[in-house]
Amino acid sequence: TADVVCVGETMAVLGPVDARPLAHQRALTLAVGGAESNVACVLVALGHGAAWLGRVGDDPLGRRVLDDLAVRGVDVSAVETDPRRPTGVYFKDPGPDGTGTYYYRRDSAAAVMGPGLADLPLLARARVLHLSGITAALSDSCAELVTHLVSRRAVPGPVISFDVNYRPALWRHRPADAAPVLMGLARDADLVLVGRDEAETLWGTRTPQEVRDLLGPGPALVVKDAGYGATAFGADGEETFVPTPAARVVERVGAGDAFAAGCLAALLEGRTTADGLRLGHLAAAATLSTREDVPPVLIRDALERHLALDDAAWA
Ligand code: KDG
Repeated sequence: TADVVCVGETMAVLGPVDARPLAHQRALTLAVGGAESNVACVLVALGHGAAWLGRVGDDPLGRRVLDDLAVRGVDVSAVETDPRRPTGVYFKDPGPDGTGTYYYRRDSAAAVMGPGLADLPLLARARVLHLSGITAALSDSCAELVTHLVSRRAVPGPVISFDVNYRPALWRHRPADAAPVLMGLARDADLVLVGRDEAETLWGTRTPQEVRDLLGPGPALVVKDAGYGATAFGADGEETFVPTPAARVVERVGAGDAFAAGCLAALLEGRTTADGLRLGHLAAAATLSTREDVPPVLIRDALERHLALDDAAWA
């Protein structure tokens, strides 16, 4: 059974083979990516059972999504296939400020996800339900689904993990539209992950403490500051900071998802908050070192040796 169920849209990814811009590429790689299913893949790589729940088209790209996730060990048994709508696609465009994303997903099979999905038994049996703000931006029915899962959930139920994942293009570059929606969902979640810069764009908060103050007590919170470090606040307000270890950065897409998976793995294993942040950093570092959205392999023994370092050797 799946300890963690991740709900969201997964797309076919057309990615460049090197750092040149998309407009100059001659051939592209075909892969599979979606913030929530990336989390599921990394959780499985870390030794946990994870399922992805979403919708794909009845087309070759939908079959590719299901095949790739299944090969990685993710449970895709509850995914719906839509005979009338296509699988979403996104392109990656390398640039001097990082990789941009171009979406072709407006009328995708996933865009018609709705609150009906919330009734699947798979969800009630999970220990953790992982969601992101991306789904809230896909369509009205997708937004209803997330609201249903986060704000109108049955208690007791799975722990709700919510990665804010503000994607400007999906909100037509209007952070003021996204800000209240994403804050509302975050306040109703149990664990919130957000980038420091992302929070600043949305809510004007400059420090992790300011994010915490705005969010209020209740959910545990992790504020990630890319090359600097991550700060966690427990539901009781206790603060833990873990600096980012030195890492080679090839491409950033998927690093936040790997970080979330590391934190969730530590949560499932009953480990300390500091270990959760460390595992998040290590999984993120593995993703940063590749052009793939999900790291190719994670060797748990090597990660454990790294986790056990003392603070001075860590970063
Ligand atoms: O976190 C990485 C995601 O942004 C990427 O996989 C594409 O799911 C995606 C999205 O909607 O941006």
